[in-house]
Amino acid sequence: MTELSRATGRQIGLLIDRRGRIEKGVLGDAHQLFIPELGRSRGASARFRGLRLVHTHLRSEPLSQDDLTDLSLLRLDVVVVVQAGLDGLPGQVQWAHLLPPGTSEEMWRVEDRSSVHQWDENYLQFITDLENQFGRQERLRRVPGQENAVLLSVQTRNNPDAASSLAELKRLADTAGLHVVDSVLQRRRQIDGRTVIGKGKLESVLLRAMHLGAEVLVFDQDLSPSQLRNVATATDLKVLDRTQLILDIFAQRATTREGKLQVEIAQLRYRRPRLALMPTAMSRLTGGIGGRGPGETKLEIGKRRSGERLTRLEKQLSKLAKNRDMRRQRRKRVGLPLVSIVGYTNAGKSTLLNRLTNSSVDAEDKLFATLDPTSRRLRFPEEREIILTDTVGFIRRLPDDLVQAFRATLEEVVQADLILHVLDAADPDFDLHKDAVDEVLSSLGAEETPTLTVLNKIDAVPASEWADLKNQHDGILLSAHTGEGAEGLLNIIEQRLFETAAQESNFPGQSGTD
Ligand SMILES: Nc1nc2c(ncn2[C@@H]2O[C@H](COP(=O)(O)OP(=O)(O)OP(=O)(O)O)[C@@H](O)[C@H]2O)c(=O)[nH]1
Ligand SMILES: [Mg+2]
Repeated sequence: MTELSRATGRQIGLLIDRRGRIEKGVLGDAHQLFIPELGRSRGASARFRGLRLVHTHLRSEPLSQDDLTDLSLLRLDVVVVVQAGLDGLPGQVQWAHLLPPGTSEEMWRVEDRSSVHQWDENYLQFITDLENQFGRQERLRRVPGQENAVLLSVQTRNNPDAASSLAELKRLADTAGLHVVDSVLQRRRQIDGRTVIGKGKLESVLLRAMHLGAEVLVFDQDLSPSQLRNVATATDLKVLDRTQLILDIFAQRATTREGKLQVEIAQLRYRRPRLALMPTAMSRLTGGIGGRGPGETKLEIGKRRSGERLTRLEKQLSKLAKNRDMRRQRRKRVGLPLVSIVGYTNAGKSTLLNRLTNSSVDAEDKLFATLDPTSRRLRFPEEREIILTDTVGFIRRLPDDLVQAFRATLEEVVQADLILHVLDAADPDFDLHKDAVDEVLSSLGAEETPTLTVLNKIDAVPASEWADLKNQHDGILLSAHTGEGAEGLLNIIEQRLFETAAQESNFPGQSGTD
C-alpha cells in the first residue's frame, strides 16, 4: 500500500472485515480519502461496523479530524494510518478506536506505534472486548423502551425565546416517550438555510450524539423538506423536528376514530412533500418515533399512494364532521348552552372540568394529556344546565397541518356560547402562552365569542401578586387544584349565560318562551 501510495501520490485505504478480508479499496488524493457509502447502520448502538480502515498518509500528517469523524460516525472498528515513506516503505503508525461513553470525557483514543511490525495484541480479542464494554455501558444508560434523543435549537435575534421553547421541546420529547440525553442551543446571527444549525456545529453535535448513544435528533425549528434531506444525509440518526414530534404525540394519544383520522391526515400532509424529496432508502427517516402511533405502518406507504390515501381519509373525516354537525344541531334544539374550556397545554383545563363537574377525566402533568374533546353536563340550581367541553390544548407554533385537520373539532369549540380561556398563572411564560392561544382562537374565528379569562394555579402564586394579576389580565383567580375561586367562577358563568340569555331568549328551553 505504501509503495503504491508513494508511486501514485495518493492516499490509499482498505476496509477490512474481522476475518481479514478486504471489503473495499479506496483511492484518495494527496490529502484525504472519501469513504464510499457503507449502507446505513442502526445509529449509535453497541455494535461496531465490523470493518477497520487501514490507510496511508503521504506527508507525515497525524490522524486527521476527518479520520476521527469517520471512525465515530461510521462506527468503524478502528482507523489505522500508516505513513508512506519517501522510499515507499511503511513508517510511523497511528491508530484510533472509540471509547465507551461514561468511562471517559474523550470520545476516542489515539495511539502511536513506531512500525507496522510492532503489533502484538490479538486484534479480534481486543475489538470483541471493546464492543462488550460498549454493550455494558449501553445497557446501563438505556431506558428500556425509550430511544435516546439529542435536542437542537438555534437562537437568533428573531427568536429571543429559543431557550424556553427548547425547554418546552424537552417536555414534548418526554411526553413522546423519548429519553433526552442532551440539549444544544446554538447562537447564530441567522438560521443556516441548509442545515438550520451551522455545518461545523452539526458535525460536532453528531459526534456527541454518537458518543451519548443517541438514535434520534430533534430540531426545535421546523425543517423544510430540503433541510431535512440535508441533515438526514449527514447522519444515520433519525431526524425529527418540532412539528413531527407534536404529530407523533398526537398519533400516540388519539383514541377516537375522528381523532385518529385527523392526526393521520395531518401527518400525511406534513410528510408528503418531505417524502418526495427523500431518496427511497431514506424514507424511513420520515417515520415517527419507535414506530408507534396509529398511522405509523400506513405512513410507510409509497409516495404515490399516500396522495390517494389522503383523499380517502379526508372524505371519511368530512362524513364524520357532518354527523358532528347534526349532533350539535340537536344539542342546540335541546337548548343547552355550550361552554368551551380552551388554553395552553398543561394549563389545567381538564382539572378545571373535573372540579366544576365532579368528574374524573384524565388530568396529568403532561403536554397534550387531552386530545379528544370531552363534554360533561353541569347543573346549576334552578334546573339550569349547561354543557362544558374540555379539549385539546394549544402550543406556540401549533402545526398548521394540525389546526387544519382539527378544524371541525376546534370550530365547534369556538362556536360555543362562552369560552373559558384557562391560563397557568404560575408559569413564567404566561404572556407568551396567552398570545399563542389568542392567535389560534382568532385564526378559528373566535373573536365574536364571549370569553372569560381564568387565571388558574394561583395556589402556586404568592398571594401578594394576586391583585396585580387580576387587574392586569382582567381575569378570574382560581385554583382548580384546591377549588379556591371555583364557586365565584360558577356564579359568573351562570350570570353571563342566563341573565343575559333570559333577556334575549337565546335559550328557549331555559327561558320558558319556547
Ligand atoms: N398547583 C396547581 N396545579 C394544577 C392546578 N390545576 C391543574 N394543575 C396541574 O397541572 C397539570 C396539568 O393539568 P391538566 O388539567 O391535565 O391540564 P390540561 O390543560 O388539561 O393539559 P392538556 O390536556 O395536556 O393540554 C396537572 O399536573 C395538574 O395537577 C392548580 O390549580 N394548581
Ligand atoms: Mg387536558
